[in-house]
Formats: sequence, structure tokens, C-alpha cells
Amino acid sequence: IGATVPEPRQNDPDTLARQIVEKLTYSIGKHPEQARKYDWLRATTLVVRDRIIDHWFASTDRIRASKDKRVYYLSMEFLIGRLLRDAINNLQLTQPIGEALKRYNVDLDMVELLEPDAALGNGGLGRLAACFMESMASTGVPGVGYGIRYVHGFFRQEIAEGAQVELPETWLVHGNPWEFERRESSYEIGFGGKVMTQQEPGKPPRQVWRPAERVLAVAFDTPIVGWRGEQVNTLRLWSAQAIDPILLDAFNSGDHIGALVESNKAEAITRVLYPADSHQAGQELRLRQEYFFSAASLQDIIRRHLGENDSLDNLAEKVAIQLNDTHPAVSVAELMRLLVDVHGYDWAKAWTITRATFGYTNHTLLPEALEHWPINLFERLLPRQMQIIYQINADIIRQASQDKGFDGAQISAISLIDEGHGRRVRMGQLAFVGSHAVNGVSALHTELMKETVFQNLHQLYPERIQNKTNGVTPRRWLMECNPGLTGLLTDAIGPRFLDDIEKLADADPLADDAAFREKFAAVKRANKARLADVISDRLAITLDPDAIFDIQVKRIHEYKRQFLNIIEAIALYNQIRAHPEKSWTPRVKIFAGKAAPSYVQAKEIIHLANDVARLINSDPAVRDLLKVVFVPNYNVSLAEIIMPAADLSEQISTAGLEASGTGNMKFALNGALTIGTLDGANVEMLEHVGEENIFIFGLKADEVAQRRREAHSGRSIIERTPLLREALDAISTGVFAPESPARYHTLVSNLYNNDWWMICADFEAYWKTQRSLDSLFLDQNAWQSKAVHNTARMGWFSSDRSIREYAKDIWQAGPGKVT
Ligand code: 26M
Repeated sequence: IGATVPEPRQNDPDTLARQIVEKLTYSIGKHPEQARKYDWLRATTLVVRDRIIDHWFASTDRIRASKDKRVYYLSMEFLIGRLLRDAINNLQLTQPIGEALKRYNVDLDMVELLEPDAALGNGGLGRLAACFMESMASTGVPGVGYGIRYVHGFFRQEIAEGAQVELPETWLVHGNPWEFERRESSYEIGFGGKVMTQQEPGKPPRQVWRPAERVLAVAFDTPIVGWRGEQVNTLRLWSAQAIDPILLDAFNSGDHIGALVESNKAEAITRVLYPADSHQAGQELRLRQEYFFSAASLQDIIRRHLGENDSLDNLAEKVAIQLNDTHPAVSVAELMRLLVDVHGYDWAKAWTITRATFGYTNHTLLPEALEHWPINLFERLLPRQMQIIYQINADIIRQASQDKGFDGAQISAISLIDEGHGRRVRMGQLAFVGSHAVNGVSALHTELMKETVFQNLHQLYPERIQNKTNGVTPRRWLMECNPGLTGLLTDAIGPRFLDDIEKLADADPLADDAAFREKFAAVKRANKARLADVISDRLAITLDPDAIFDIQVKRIHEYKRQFLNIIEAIALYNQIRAHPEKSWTPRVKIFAGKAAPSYVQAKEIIHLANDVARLINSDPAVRDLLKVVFVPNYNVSLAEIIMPAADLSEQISTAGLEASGTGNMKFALNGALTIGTLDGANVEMLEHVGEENIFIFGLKADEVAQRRREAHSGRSIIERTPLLREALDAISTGVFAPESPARYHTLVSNLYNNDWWMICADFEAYWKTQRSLDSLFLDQNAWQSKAVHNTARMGWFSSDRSIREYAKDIWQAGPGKVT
């Protein structure tokens, strides 16, 4: 059939208005006069979607015809947030759609706010995957994301009497206009059962896996629109269904409940996102999720490849698969199984193809977060993959001892099997040996990978580890979330930075231009006022937009040290009360973030932040000099309001613990100054913005490691630091929790005994740096000049740059490919 290309759609307000009303009428069945706000959202989305589909088809056809190498990004998480504004912005439709809706007295901003967030991720790792999807489309990398279509995304957080309460998230209840179910792309995924050896005469024996259970993986596709709509990529998420949805035999014989058991068990696989980002759950269902989406994605990749190529011999030339952390690492064993058992490759050839195809990105060095599965669970669920892992391990160990003379200790360090803790499969080692490139997400993190968790594997394969510093997409994290600043910059330096964000550097000299600084400050003030409105609506707390907005938003974790920030707030509170005559700089401390439901200390920190906020905000003695706010339910959409509204960005993790951070980049891009440790990407931010424009304090990574070896405790520091001691005394004697004064006893006594996170060790340096920021803020010329330098010099931290580096150095695909 000759492809019938639809007429290009007109993008003027008249056409758009007509089409929106058409959707209201014929797709939603509403007259404009009767339409509710959600109907306008749906109609607008459908009109935008039609335009995306035209570009989507064109991209897909172009990529298929070009036979270019494809990149597959495998991630358990895609923390996307809303899609409508992203699509409208990237298609350059903001102005005409706004005008079209205005004719019916409908406000585009209001409509956009009605869309539920797609919260299919926990935090940094999932949000990075979402930025990378947008950047692959924007930089012309033919990329497909593969993940899981969770029915329930990341939980909704409420605060009840100061404590976190988790509620289920239900983003799909009103349907999802962005997804297209592709029943024709369904695959059977096996679990359990046994492995048989098949012997055909004259052929080598073959292993055949006979799973005991089978589940269907059904594809749902979401288009991802790149900048200017030039390329539209696909995010393909898998949903689990029973192969035989109701067992008809059982149903017909009257066992109506029994008939549903199987479909419930199957569908459970994609029911809910695990809300832990720092502790391995170790649950069977989690391993099922990991294998389910890995196996479905590989079958899909292979089917597409064989549709366009004669064999899998050239798989690695046409396909790059990136493993987003170890969550899809079982893919290494699964691809080996498909190549050897199903497609008949010999082991060595299959291993060459596998390693050349995969790349692995590590996102954490925290030992408690590294995935390792008990052997008996792994064997029961994935018996053939377990055999393959043993065989890979034997090969690697032989090579290490024969070629490199590794001793026993070195061998047990690189082994895929941890013999120490009741025999476990180490997924990090599996991902490492199965990939041709392994990367960290900031320069410091990459160096620490070489020195710690992967020290011995790095010795064995010294070329394999490389750095790819994270980035954030400037479309969502500047243009869309901060139209005021985008407009100001466009007026001042022209629109070039919209296509090449490093051109933001053209604004750098404007830091010395008083008129520009004033406009820059006015944009910031308006963004602060907008956040103050949101906080006033949700929490009935009034904030002064002229105070310093000092913000820490991220997952709650001990290593991120929200506790240090709270202690500083208490110390400041005490000082303001003790010295009311001094000229204090008004400050608002804003916190937001979720704790893993099982992470007791993290939940205590949330509780403490809320308790401290309650007391300080109701104390007339501090007047408006200090306010503390915990904003519930931090998510991508809230981040879009918060990032542009910060004067000061808190990036204060214990050095050596934060792999990169990406919130740090979003804040600085929007003109916040950073107070932070030399950790993760802060180190590179310092190099880019210049040391006079960032506020670094505290121990460095090697100093932290040194203190930990010395079993450093907080006691002596606390005893000689009155500011710290008084703050901790107040916490532990129940000043902030009179109804239950012992609530924070353990939290504080831990600091005395073992200051593992260096809160005491870093307190004084942190306090002094904060006070120097107080003074700086009084000199608005100086502050705003630094703020302008931050925005102007942050272009490098675009995920477009990250993606170009991956494309060139790891994938050999897309615009960076070597020709
Ligand atoms: C593992 C096992 C079972 C259940 C959940 C997990 C799990 C899920 C998410 C573990 C870790 C997860 O995320 C880790 C993460 O978000 N890491 C962050 O990645 C960012 C992007 O590279 C970095 O910027 C952050 O520094 C890093 O903490």
C-alpha cells in the first residue's frame, strides 16, 4: 500500500480551536458549554497527540529506512511527571493553543495542572531516565525506553500529626491518553520449572528450559517528543497479563474464585512500584519484575532485529542496550540463553555478542543498596539463567587466575557469587562482566567505583569503567518550569540557547549589568511568590518572598543529611531568640521528600522536620525571621514549581555518598546558589560556575573514609560546640515533641556514639557557611551577580551533553556515532 501521508496540520489558533471543539464533540461527547475542565484537558491532549503521531510515524519510518543503530534504555523506572506541557513546548504550540483555549475562557496553565503525574520511579535514577528519553529524542538518537507499566506508581505522601502516611497512587484511573496498547507485541515470559538436556544425533547437546509458569507481557507505547518535534521516540512499558485470563475449565465447573487466582498472580507483577531506593527489598516479586521486563524487552529487540537483518551475528552493530543500574542485569544471562539455547550460538560467540551489546550504568556505592539475590530463590525462579551465571563466573574466574594471577581474595571479590552471606548472586558483578562499558554518573563517583566496589574488576578490565556525568533536560527544567527566566534570557541574548543550551554562556557578562540583574531578581521574586501561594493554599503558612528561600528537596536519607539542615535551623532559632537585637537575614527553610516506608530513621527525620516547623512557625519571638516548611508529596510537578523559586540549594550529602545528584543542577540552572559538599556532581559544578559562585564546606570523601576507619564519634565535638549541643539537647529533651518527649532519643544518641554520616563533624563548617550566605544576601548586587553566573554557566549540565557522550563513547550510535 502506498503510504498516505496526512496533510500537515495547521497550527494557528483558529484551526486549533476548531479541532479542540471537534474532539470535545466527537471523542468526548460534550458540547463546549457543558464541558468540564477535565474535558478540556482531554480534548487538548487529543489535539496535541494527533500532531505528535504525524511526527512519530515520520521518525519511525526514517529510522527503519536508515538502518541506523538503535539504542535501548532498560530501566525499572521512568519518573516522567506530566507530558502535556512537554509536548506543547517541544512542538512550539504554547502560544497558539493558549490563544485557542482562551476563546472559550479556558486557561492553558490551569488545564495542564489537571494532568496526573506519571510517577513510575523513586527519585534520581528514574528522573534521569526520563530526562534521557527526552534528550535522546531532542539530539536525534534513535532510542527506545523499556520499562514497566506499574498500575500504582510511587506512593502519595500525606503528613498526619507530623508523620508520613503512604497512600496508593492511581494515575491510570481516568485512562491514559498518551499510551497505545500494542496487543500484537506480546510475549510469553516463563518462570520456574526445570532445565532439560536435549540430545539430537550429530549435534552438541542443547539445554532447554521448561518453565512451570507463563505470563504474558503486553506492550504499551508512549511517544516521546524531542525539541521542535523533529524526532519522536518511543517509551515501551510492559504490562503483565495471564495467558488464559480466566481458567475456563475452573470457571465452568463453578470455581469462580479459583479461576481468577492465576490472573491475579500474573497481574501482580506489574501492579506496584517498589518504593525503596536505598535498601534492597529481596522480595521474590521484585525479582519477577526484573526478569519480566528484561525478558520481554530482549524478545522484542530480537524480533525487531530479525525483521530487518538475516541473523543475530550483527546484533551488536545494530543494537546498544543500556542497563540503568543492576535492576535489568538479569538481561545478561537472558540474552546468553536466547543466543545459545534458542538461536544455537556457541558459548564464546554468544558471549562476544552479549558483551558488545550491553553497557551498564552504576548509580550507587551504598553497600546496602547493591542487589544480590539468594541463590535458592534465583534457582527456583530462573533455573537456566542460574546455570548460565555459574558458567560465566567459571570463565571469568579462570581468566582472572590464569591471565592475571588473581589470588583467592581477589577471586572472591570479583566472583558473581557472594559466598559470605548465605550464597547470593551479585547483580553488579554480573552487569559489569556482561558489558563492554561500565559508567559512573559523576567524575568523583566514577573514581570511587574504581577504588571501592569494583576495585578488583577494574584491575581485571582496566579499560572498562568510564565516566558519564549526569545532566537534566533544559526543556522541562528551564523553558517549561521557568517561562519568566526563559523570556528574559531570550530578550537579552537571543533565542540561540533554546537549541544549544551551552549558549547560555552568552549571558555570563550580564552578571555585571545592573539593569539585567534587577530583571533577573524580579523573575526570581515572582517565582518565589508563586511557590509561596502554593504553600499558603496547601499548608496555610504565609511566607515572605523577600526572605532567603533555602530549599532541600530530594528523597529522605541519612546520607543526604536533611538532619544536619534541621539541626542548623534549630541552632539559628536559638540564636535569634537569644540575640533578638542582631540584624538577622530573614530565611525560609523548605523541605520536601519521601521516605521509603520501611526506613525508620528517614521517617523520624520527616517527623522531626514537621515538629520543628510547627514550633518555630508559631513562636512570635522569631517574628518573620525564620520559617520552616515541609511540603508534602514531593513529585515532579511540585519540583517544577520549587526549582525556579530557590535562592539557595542544599546539596549537603556526606562526601563520597551521593553518586551525582541532579536536583543540584536544576536549582543552579534556575539561578539558585548552592551550599554543598564536595560530593557527586557538585565537584564539577564548582569547576563550571567557579569557586566564588558556589558555597562548599565540610569533609572531603577521603577524609570521611579516614574518619570512618577511626570509628569517629560525635561526643567530643558536641561537647565543645555549644550551638550544636543546645540544638541536640532541645531535640532529645522533647522541646519539639512535648506530647512524646522521648521520640527523638535514639536519633540524637546515635550521633554521640557513632557520627557515621559526619553530621557533627561537618556542623560547624556548615553553620559558618550559612552565616556568610546571610551576609551575602544583604548585598543583593553581589548575590544576584553570582546567581546570573550560575545560570549562565550551567549549560554543560544538560542531559543533551550526557546523551551525546553516551552515544559517542558507549553506543556508537546517533549523532555522535563514529563513521
Ligand atoms: C533496588 C532494589 C529493590 C527495590 C528498589 C531498588 C532501587 C530503586 C531505585 C534502588 C535504587 C534506586 O535508585 C537509586 C537512585 O536514584 N540513585 C540516584 O541516581 C541518580 C541518577 O544517577 C543520582 O543523581 C543520585 O546521586 C543517586 O542517588
